[in-house]
Amino acid sequence: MTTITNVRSILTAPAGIALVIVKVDTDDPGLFGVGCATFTQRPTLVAQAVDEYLAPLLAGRDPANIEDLWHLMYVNSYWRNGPVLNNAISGVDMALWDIKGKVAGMPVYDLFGGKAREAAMVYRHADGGEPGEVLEAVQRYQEEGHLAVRCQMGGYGAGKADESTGATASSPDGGAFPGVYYDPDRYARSVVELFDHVRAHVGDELFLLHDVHERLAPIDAIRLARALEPHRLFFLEDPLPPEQIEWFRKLRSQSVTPIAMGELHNHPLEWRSLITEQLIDFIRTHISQIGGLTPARKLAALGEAFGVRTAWHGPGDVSPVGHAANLHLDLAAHNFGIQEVIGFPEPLAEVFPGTPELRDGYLWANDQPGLGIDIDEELAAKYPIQLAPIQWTQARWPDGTLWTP
Ligand code: GCO
Ligand code: MG
Repeated sequence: MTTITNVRSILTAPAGIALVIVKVDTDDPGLFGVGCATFTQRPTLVAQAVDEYLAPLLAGRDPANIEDLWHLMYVNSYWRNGPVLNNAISGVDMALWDIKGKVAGMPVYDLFGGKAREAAMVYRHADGGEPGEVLEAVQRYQEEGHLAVRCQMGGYGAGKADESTGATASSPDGGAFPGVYYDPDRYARSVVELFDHVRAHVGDELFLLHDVHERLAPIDAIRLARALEPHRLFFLEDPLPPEQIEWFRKLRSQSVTPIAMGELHNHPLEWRSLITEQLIDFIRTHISQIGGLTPARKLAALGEAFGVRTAWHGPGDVSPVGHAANLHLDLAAHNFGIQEVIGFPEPLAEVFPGTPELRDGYLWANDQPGLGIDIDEELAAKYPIQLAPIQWTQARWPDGTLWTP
């Protein structure tokens, strides 16, 4: 029997974003796996959970028994379902799937049943301070052959001194609480103007998306979903925070704009009723936030039964290892919808040999056994992570009220 000899975390920030990778070694020479455990806002806590708690728990066990080991890690802390522990579990879980693929001589998508498509359609991010600027970015992606683009003005309605969204970098009068201020009312109106402009110029073929990033009061999110109906969005993302789950019923009864939700989910009960009551169209959990590929496969299957498609979270704070994991599931799941991707600028792809390839509006896997990706640890060490209080999550409304960022 092959056994696990070591489990350890690796912290690196090749693109300036802290990433957490987990490596699982075995006593079979050359057989190891890698997984993504990135919780970029609290990376060292995840590393500690991996190195001090999961490593001793798993040493000497058989890496083949993924289902059992997943549940062992899940219940071993007794209290469970938080972002730190879920990410730690994910790092190990993805590495175990990587190992299983290598042992079988198959890519992970083959372990999941084989390809349902050759590559995964992606969407890219077009950002700008005003509609013209966003449109230019959209058109650049269109020229590159992309089929879907997310349009945002001033980030998520803040983060940038920007007339149209009412966002300023600090308190408006210098006397209020420090934070990143934005005006939800101006933001909501500006989104409608943005899509009026972009849709008029790009025609009907391009898929357009938008992320509300839980920045509105629930009823204002419903109004926005209705106002955007003429622009036939591919989806409107995170119109409501997970804490307001019951509002999805009201949203659904009022609007036919397709809804995507899930990147903030940690606990299975956060998505269950959204799917079984068909209140959303796309489930887009951050796979490492829910504990890795093992729960994500089951979530995809649950979605399929209820007509909900997948759109796994794929920002810059998912490592290339996490993107590879997303992609293997994208390729195998019948109910795949779309994949978010930021791109892999150097030195990211160098630090992670085997990083999926972005081409013609699709993401392509390299068909190697396992996840098909590795980490160059020597190179990774050249990009240490930096810890500092996070500013962008200190979002405030004009009267100073702190809101979900
Ligand atoms: C998205 C997201 C992200 C998050 C980020 C938080 O891509 O849809 O909302 O950009 O803000 O992952 O760290
Ligand atoms: Mg989002």
